[in-house]
Amino acid sequence: MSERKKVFNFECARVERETTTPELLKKSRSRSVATDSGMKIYVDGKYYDERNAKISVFDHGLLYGDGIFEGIRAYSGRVFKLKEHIDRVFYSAKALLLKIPLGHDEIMAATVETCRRNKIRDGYVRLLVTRGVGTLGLNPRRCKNPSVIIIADKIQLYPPEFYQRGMAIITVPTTRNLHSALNPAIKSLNYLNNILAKIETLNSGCEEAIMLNNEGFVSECTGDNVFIVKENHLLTPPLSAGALYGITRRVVMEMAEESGLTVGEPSLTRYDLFNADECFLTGTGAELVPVVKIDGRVIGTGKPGPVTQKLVAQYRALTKVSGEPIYE
Ligand code: PXG
Repeated sequence: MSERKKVFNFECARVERETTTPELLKKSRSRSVATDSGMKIYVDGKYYDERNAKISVFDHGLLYGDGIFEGIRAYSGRVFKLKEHIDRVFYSAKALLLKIPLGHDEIMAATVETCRRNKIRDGYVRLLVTRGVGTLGLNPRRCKNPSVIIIADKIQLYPPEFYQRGMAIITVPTTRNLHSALNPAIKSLNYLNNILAKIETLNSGCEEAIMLNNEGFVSECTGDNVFIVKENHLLTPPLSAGALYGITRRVVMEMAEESGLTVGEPSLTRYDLFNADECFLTGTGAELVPVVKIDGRVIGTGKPGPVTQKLVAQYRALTKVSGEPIYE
């Protein structure tokens, strides 16, 4: 095995270099000065150029992280699992007593239309509902008009090596929010818990990391759900452990059941992860990413396993043929 491969497979440090290429830095700089990219951004029923798409400094989404968001993918001219994502928007909104100014069908239509206006075939959609403009006080009742923002952009994919060779990840010290305090099921604009964990992840030279809950059970990753394969079982932490009700998580569980695997949601510890046959992460952006090392322990054979590879192929096949059509 070459030195490069050895470092990539088993040390997080390789990943950090991969994510800070000059091209990515250039892209993030050009985005920060809001050049006119030709992008059309939906804000409360109207479409704006990137430089004119703005919200007030008094919006409680900015002042307090009071709002919700979704990350959605489009593949081959279709928005994948759109209904499920919009369902989750409404569940999060209900938990926050946030009144979305659009109905379920209207918000789905606005998402598809934003993709159409941006000529998206394969892309990433960020949908936000903010509490809206209020006063410099917490009181959400002072915010009369929640705002809906939809951005349809190109997708920044992880390097193919992640999928071919698998990732090395770690466990970070920051624990997942308590569901009695800020329920991780709410996909809110307050993502500081995840961001603190992400900083610890990046400081260790990794791209993703396991977060434990307050009791020390595995919860999820900073922006992905986690799965293990043990014998004929596919296991993932329960929502009560602090896992998000991931859309990709659900799809993978259904695909696995159809393939004859037993799917379970038991409490999992790091020990269970270390001794798994296979491990992988799921998320709308990441899709399914094999994990080959956790906290210095090689998982299974140290290569993406057969069950993971089969699920990756099944998931990719599904994304090609299903979803809400953008152009028909
Ligand atoms: N857990 C958390 C905490 C998430 O935010 C997932 C799991 C995966 O869920 P889906 O439904 O996508 O299968 C998510 C969603 C990012 C980023 O930049 C990631 C997510 C959302 C927003 C940004 O890494 N993942």
